[in-house]
Amino acid sequence: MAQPTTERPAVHRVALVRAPARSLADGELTHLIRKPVEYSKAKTQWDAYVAALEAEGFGIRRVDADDSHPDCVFIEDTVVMLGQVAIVTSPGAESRRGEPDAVEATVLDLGLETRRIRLPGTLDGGDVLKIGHTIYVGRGGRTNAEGIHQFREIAAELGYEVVAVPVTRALHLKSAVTALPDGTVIGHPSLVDNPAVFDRYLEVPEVEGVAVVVLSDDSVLMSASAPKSVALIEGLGYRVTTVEIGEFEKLEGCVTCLSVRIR
Ligand code: CIR
Repeated sequence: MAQPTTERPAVHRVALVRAPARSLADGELTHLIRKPVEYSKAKTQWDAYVAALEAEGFGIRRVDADDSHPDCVFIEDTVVMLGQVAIVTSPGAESRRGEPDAVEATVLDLGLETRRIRLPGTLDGGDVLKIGHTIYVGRGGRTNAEGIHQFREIAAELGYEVVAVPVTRALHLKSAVTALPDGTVIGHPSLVDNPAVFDRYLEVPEVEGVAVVVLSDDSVLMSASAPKSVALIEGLGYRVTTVEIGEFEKLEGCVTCLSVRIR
């Protein structure tokens, strides 16, 4: 007779997304000057972003919007996936501290193991850049030393090495750099504190071009606001899908922060 098993079924190629709040225009701003944000335009852009992930074969798991949290659409900041383990974060901005609960409920519902970063530790998922088994974590305005300490302990248990790097010129580490599927870090010179901390580094010509969502070994998703950077990445042999995310860029968001991919 088969033995009962406690193993959880693996979750693969699922993207967690959270619809924009009607209060989106009131989201936090740190480096940019506030510009009017139109909810209906943002919702149309968000729908197209989700459709682009779906077209690439991601199953979509939606978390309901929460109008009391204007920044809730930026779901990346609330949970970090390390394999099949979901690390629920402790957001650095006070206005965002209530966002992770609903996201935690969703990952639990998916059957994933969860861990949690706790205050006084703060850590935003936008500060976490995973390249193979190395995880760069940005120490900046949103992620503090205690948050990195807690994250490092969890990551070490799961077999990852954490490399902490200062972030002083951008909201999050991943507002300054992300990585191509081959592990090359891409960034814009105006945003990166010290490119020498990365093994392989390439400059892109536009600030909106630093963010790529890895879709597969040879394809990425990028913002339509960065045509020169798109051309550069295409020239490296990647297939690039572009999406219009201008309403979110006005709030310091980018393509990575609108979803969390479980691979
Ligand atoms: C914030 O300041 O928290 C939001 N307005 C933007 C968050 C963007 N998140 C990200 O890049 N990971």
